[in-house]
Amino acid sequence: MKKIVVFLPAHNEETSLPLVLKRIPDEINGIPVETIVIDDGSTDATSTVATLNGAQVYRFEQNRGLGAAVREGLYRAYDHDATVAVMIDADNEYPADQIPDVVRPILANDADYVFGSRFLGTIDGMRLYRYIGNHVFTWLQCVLLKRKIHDGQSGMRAFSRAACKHAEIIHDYNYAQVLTLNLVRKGFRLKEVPIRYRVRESGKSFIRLNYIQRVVPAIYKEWRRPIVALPIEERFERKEHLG
Ligand SMILES: Nc1nc2c(ncn2[C@@H]2O[C@H](COP(=O)(O)OP(=O)(O)O)[C@@H](O)[C@H]2O)c(=O)[nH]1
Ligand SMILES: [Mg+2]
Repeated sequence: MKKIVVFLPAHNEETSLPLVLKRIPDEINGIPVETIVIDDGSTDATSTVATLNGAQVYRFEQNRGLGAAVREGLYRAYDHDATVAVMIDADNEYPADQIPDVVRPILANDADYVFGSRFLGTIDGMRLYRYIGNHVFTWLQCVLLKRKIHDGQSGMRAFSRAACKHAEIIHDYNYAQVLTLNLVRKGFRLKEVPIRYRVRESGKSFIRLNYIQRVVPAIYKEWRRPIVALPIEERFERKEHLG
C-alpha cells in the first residue's frame, strides 16, 4: 500500500510545531499521511507537543544539527515504508497545506526530488541579508550543477522512495546544498513548485555568521566526491510502490 511520510526536524519548537502539525493533510489523493518529528535534543516540550498532536517522535538526546536530523528523517521515512517522503521545517514558515503540491510531481512520476520554491511563489518578511544569501548559495548550486534552480535553501522538499534511500548528507550542520548536489549528480530529477513563505513569529533561526564557514567547505567536499549517475533501475525503485 502507498504511504506518504512527512518528517519535521525540530529543535526547541514547542510553540510553532503544533501549528505546522495541524496543517498537515491526513491524506493526499487517497494516500494516507504519517508524520514523524525528529527532535534534535530540544530542551523544551517539543517531543511532548509532537506526541500530543499525533506525530511519532524520534529524539536525539544531544543536539546534533539540522543535517543529522534530516538524515535521520530520510532514514526513518524509508524505514516506515514511505512511497514519498516529505521534509518540512517545524517553525511554521512553510505552508504545510501545500504539501500535496510538492508530492504531486513524484506521484505523477515527473520528478524524484521536489522543492517548494519561495522565489517562484510569495515571500513575506524575509530580511535583505537572508534574501541575498539565499540567492548567492542558489547561484552557486546552479553553477556547479549547470542547471537553473530558484530556491536552493528551501525547507520544504519531497523525495521519491529511491531518492530517500540514496540521499547522503555529508555533514551534520545542515543539508540544504549538499543534499541537492548529491541527488542531482546521482541522476534524480529535480523539480520546483511555487509555495507561500512567511518568516517565523516565534523562536529563532539557527543561522549565524559562521553558516558560511560551515557550509562552503561542505559544498566543496561534496562537489569533489566522485559521484556518478546511478543505473536507471536504482533510481526507479518506486515503480513497485507507485504501481
Ligand atoms: N535538527 C536541528 N534542527 C534545527 C536546529 N536548529 C534549527 N532546527 C530546525 O530546522 C528548521 C529550520 O531552522 P531555522 O533555524 O528556522 O532555519 P532558517 O529557516 O533557515 O532560518 C526548523 O524546523 C528548526 O526547528 C538544530 O540545531 N538541529
Ligand atoms: Mg526557519
